[in-house]
Amino acid sequence: MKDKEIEKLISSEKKRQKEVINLIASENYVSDDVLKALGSELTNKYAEGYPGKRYYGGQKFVDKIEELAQKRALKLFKLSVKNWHVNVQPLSGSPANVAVYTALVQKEGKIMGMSLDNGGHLTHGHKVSITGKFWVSVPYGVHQETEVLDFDQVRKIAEEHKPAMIVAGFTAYPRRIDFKKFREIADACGALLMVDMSHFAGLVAGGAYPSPFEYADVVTTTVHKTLRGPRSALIFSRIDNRELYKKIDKAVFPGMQGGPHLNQIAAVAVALKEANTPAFKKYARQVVRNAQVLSNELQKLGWRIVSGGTDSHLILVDTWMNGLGVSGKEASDLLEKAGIIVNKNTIPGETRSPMDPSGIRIGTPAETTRGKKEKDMVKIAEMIDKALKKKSKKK
Ligand code: DSN
Repeated sequence: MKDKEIEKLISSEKKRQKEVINLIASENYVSDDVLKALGSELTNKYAEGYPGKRYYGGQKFVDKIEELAQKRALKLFKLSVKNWHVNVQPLSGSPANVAVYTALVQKEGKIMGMSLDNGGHLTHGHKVSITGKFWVSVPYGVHQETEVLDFDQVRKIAEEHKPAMIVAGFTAYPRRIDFKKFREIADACGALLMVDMSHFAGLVAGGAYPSPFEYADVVTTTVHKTLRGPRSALIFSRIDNRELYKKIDKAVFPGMQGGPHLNQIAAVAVALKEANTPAFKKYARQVVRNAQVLSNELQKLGWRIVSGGTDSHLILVDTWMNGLGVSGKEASDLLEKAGIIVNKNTIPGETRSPMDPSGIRIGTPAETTRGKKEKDMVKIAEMIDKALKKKSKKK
């Protein structure tokens, strides 16, 4: 690069990424082909609209790219073009979720999502997010004792509030979700069911986590987590006489966004093809196995794991343990000094502040991409324990 200042910073970040043990549950390492597509000339092109219906000229190649991304997205999740539509233009997960609500929930209508401190996402209705300001949030959570989804509570809240939309999905919940139960509850109260599978989309693609498509009206996902693609998002919607997909397309463009980022869409297409391979299936299963080994080993070393384990790519560790251990912030700082990158995280029933909560979130997608297996997880658990014990009162 001619710009040496930026070149040096990029190369330092590249080195940092190589040197650390990356346990951030929402990060991954993309292929060279994904990077090439992102850094291509496609970034020069404007293409407001959708394939075949654009506002500018010069679309003959980019139309094909967007169509290919759509085709590959449907194929990866075994969806027929007759029954499902996919919009590949959302710039990332938050705009994708906001576009869906804009399309399908009236202003001040009720959205029922998992609360942030129980594992949901900001855009599932949290008060600091636009989704908690334009719409009315009726949050649900996990059972206080088991720390797993409490469907009696979900049903009760849905019956009482009759939300326009129920959102199933998480950023910090380690267990499987029973999508069928969510469907039954949504039907009983007349709500639409949206599944935000951002965290576990790669696991669904690889057959390592239940698929939401049989039950959901709409499925959103980012592409850059377990799916191992560029930063981007997809919105899948069921095609039927409600024509949800038409409203969603309009909400994305011209409702919320301008020209789609075609370099990003090409990179999405590349990642979706990579995910539709036997090697990716193996990867997805290994991600879950690694998380389970890491969880078991940390438990053996005396750390409390929220809900007692994991069925996915992530683990929530209660590092605070009622004052015996270290806070989430201390844990994250101590681990970073030891070359392990995690994020501090609230845990269900949180008593501390979000900036210095009681736990950390750990995920295995990035290190599994780098070839780590069960035996490596045993070593990583020991490293985590050693780093945290430096300040903890826990024996
Ligand atoms: N930042 C993402 C995560 O870490 O889960 C969610 O937006």
